Amino acid sequence: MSDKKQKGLEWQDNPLSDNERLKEESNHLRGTILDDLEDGLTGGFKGDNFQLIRFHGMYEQDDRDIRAERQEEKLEPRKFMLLRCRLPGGIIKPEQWIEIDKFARDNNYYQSIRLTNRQTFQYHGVPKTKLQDMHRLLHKLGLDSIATASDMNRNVLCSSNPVESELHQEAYEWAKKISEHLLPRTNGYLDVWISGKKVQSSDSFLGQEDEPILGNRYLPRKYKTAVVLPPLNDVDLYSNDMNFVGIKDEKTGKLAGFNVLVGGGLSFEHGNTKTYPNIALELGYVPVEDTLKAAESIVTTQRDFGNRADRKNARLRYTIQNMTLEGFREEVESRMGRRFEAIRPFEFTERGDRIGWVKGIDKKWHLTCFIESGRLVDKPDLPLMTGMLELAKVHKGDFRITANQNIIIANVAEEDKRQIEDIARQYGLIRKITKLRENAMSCVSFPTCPLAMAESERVLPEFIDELDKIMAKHHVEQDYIVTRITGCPNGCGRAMLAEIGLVGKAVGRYNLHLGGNIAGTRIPRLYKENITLDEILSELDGLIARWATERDQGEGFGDFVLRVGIIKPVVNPVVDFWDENLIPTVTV
Ligand code: SRM
Ligand code: SF4
Repeated sequence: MSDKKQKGLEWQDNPLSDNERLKEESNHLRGTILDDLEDGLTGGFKGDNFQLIRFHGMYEQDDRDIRAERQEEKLEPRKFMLLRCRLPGGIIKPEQWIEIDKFARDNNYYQSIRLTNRQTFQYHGVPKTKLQDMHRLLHKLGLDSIATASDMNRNVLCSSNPVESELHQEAYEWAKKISEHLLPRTNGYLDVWISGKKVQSSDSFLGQEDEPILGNRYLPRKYKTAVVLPPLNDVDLYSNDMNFVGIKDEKTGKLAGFNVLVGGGLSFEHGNTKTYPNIALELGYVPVEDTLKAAESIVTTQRDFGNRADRKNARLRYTIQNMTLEGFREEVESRMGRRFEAIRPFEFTERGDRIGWVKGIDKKWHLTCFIESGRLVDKPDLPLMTGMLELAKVHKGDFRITANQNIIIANVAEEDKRQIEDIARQYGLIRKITKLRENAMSCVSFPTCPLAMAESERVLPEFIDELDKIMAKHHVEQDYIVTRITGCPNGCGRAMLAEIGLVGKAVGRYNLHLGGNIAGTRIPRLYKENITLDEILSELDGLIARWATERDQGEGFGDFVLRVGIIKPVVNPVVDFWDENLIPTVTV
């Protein structure tokens, strides 16, 4: 076996992807973005800058609903930017929220704020002319959008509900520390967006901007991290590249250390059998004082071994596949200067959020408000965005955006509970919904996402209405099935960890996957391909009827469809996700 193959570096025989050139030539991510900001002839960015703004947490998009119309009129697509804030653990203060809300009302084409499933918020539809104002506002509020997109460590997730664990504050501090430790060191963000200063690569101080952890070409691909406290897997930890599962020291009641799991990721490409979703695998345990060293060693291993030739095979799970888990562990240990200890026992019993009020061990109250697909917008019958603003005006604690696109009004004193409850009810932030809806998720998709193949957020409410009817018809409306829609196989809606997962194939058509589980530890398998939502509902009607009558005590839908043989489990996605012999029916 060649040395390269043994080390998992065979990809080096191929030319590097163009993104590698772009990063290297970017003058530490500055590019010529400032020149493009002055160019009034287009609403967008040119050349490399189109990609470079992503390192600063923005994407260029256009309104896809009117794309064809504008093309007919020979107009440039209606271009604007998506911004994604960096908010480790999703915590934001009410006074910050008031300003965030004001900017959205004044400047966003869509007049909305979108909570994401990585615990932050997005603005959609910000014109190029307002970008510096937007970043200066974030800066004033002590916020930024550095590294929330592209080839860096993204917003770090952390269990959001401080209810039952005194460890929550510690876990949150670690999420923040990991996020900061893995940030790029370049001043590019500040120069471009805050001071507006043009800096040339010949300027001598740029030499000090070397990136000791990320490297001057940054990471081969996006990278995702989560910190989680059992027993509630509210961050869907198995989907992240790197995960820290907090373990308590029973004597001190403090965090003793973390089990580290690596290589989760949910995207694949239709028909590309070299791509697959996978759950994170156990690497080992480290005491709390070695957390940053472990994080850094894993990241630098991915930096040096990750595939820089083929971006479809560049995420950490493919690096681990190439190096083998043992080989990867050895490399990380040699960088860390210590061995991982054996994984400490841990168990997750639940996923998702607990909607409604809960009292924490600190005697403070926390209200989790359900926000369908995380979309805060004012509709005549459901003015959620204004409701959040009204809460921000009076709330004395903080807000926590969850990894399930909901928001927690956290740390409410007993005497303030009534007022918060009244406002939340008045604006629909507390309302009656089924368990099924509470546990459903969708990605954004149309009209803003350029990669969307089928609708997601815009069809979820009605799809769940219909599924609710089916659940009621079979008398299982008190139960739920984790149901998720994602507009394309990139998998942002995390359908690859759902019991019922819909993956967009074309406008109005989806692949139906079944057989994930409630705990979120199993990838669902393709059941029917390229079918409509009506066809999916009709399939589910029959399957839910069987589940309602034939299930074992407490058996989830995903477990049931496997047990009775409706679908075969995905056991090791690397080898069996695409196995045609295991896919029951292919409908085209
Ligand atoms: Fe995502 C790209 C939205 C979570 C996998 N994702 C995109 C873009 C930026 C489209 C693009 O590249 O132009 C989408 C913008 C749509 C829009 O208009 O807002 C987009 N992703 C989202 C969000 C907003 C979905 C949501 O409904 O909440 C989530 C933002 C999270 C955040 O705050 O950072 C979001 N994306 C995810 C997740 C779920 C997660 O991280 O828990 C995944 C699957 C997990 C994973 O990473 O494997 C995910 N998004 C992708 C991918 C596929 C990556 C890959 O490895 O191939 C892309 C495309 C890409 O990177 O090339 C993508
Ligand atoms: Fe866009 Fe696809 Fe992600 Fe949905 S899953 S937001 S359609 S990239």
